[in-house]
Amino acid sequence: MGDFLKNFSLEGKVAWITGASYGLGLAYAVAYAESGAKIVFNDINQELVDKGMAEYKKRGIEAYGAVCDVTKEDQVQKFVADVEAKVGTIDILVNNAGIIKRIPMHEMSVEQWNQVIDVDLTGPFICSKAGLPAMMKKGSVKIINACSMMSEFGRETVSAYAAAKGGLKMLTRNICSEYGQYNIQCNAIGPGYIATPQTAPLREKQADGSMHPFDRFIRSKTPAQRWGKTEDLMGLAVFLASPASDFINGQVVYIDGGISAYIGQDPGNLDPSKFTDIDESQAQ
Ligand code: NAP
Ligand code: GCO
Repeated sequence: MGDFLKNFSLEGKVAWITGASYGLGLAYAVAYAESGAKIVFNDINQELVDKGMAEYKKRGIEAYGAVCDVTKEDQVQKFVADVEAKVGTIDILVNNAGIIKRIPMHEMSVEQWNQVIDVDLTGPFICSKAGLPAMMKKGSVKIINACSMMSEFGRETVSAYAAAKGGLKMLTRNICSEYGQYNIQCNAIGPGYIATPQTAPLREKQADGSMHPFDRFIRSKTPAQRWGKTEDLMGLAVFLASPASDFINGQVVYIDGGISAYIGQDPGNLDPSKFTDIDESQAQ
């Protein structure tokens, strides 16, 4: 194989993925480890960190994991100091940790609103800020944010999440603008609808065993008529973390099976016998 593919290698890089005990964060970390990176991750409690460590060990990955709530600056600053002392300065930061609350806006409390904004928008600010001093000295650093279809579109019940993910798109552009001079690239992954615990409620079978209406809806909006798998996002995550993407900065790269390009079809026209996906055990 020619030298060109070395541009996609993460050999020797220190990759910090926030909230990476399961879901998309775990998938990104596995892809990074298999591309040569050292994995560092945090989650909100020891049980989840232990769960994540077990998942990495199962895959032969030696990871550094610790409890750290991305909304608490003191915890994040300590986490980064510990990582820099024990593992090395951070080359790749994926601001993956996120929550969603599906509540009609007129029924949402300010506390619920703030909880989502704190994790999904302020968390990436806090984590990026904590890493930047060493990143500015080091250069050749990647910051990758977890944007979303809701960085571009709204829908009922996700006002706080959409506001956070829209803000995260602009934070991505602003980190690009302010720190590109230090050879730091900040981009975002914009997944479509992916089968993870976060979206499991949208696929739950109805009491009569029929498909969740939202499941049918999303398939009618996706040309491939399927939900994404976490594996679908691994290649893009590696690309945006690698030297191959050094001249891409401030971009949200949507990986959505075509949802954002397709007006959709009548959900009633779908033939479930043709669906090629979703065994809920895969939605880890
Ligand atoms: P997920 O299954 O809910 O996992 C999110 C992870 O973040 C969990 O480990 C969670 O731990 C952790 N976390 C939550 N709050 C935290 C905090 N304050 N500090 C540290 N960790 C925290 O989500 P996912 O589906 O893998 O999605 C990952 C990211 O991609 C999220 O930002 C999400 O918004 C975004 N995204 C997802 C989709 C999708 O379709 N799945 C599409 C577009 C974008 P807990 O278990 O304690 O909550
Ligand atoms: C929802 C979903 C979405 C996905 C993702 C889509 O309730 O609409 O949770 O928000 O999580 O963000 O890109």
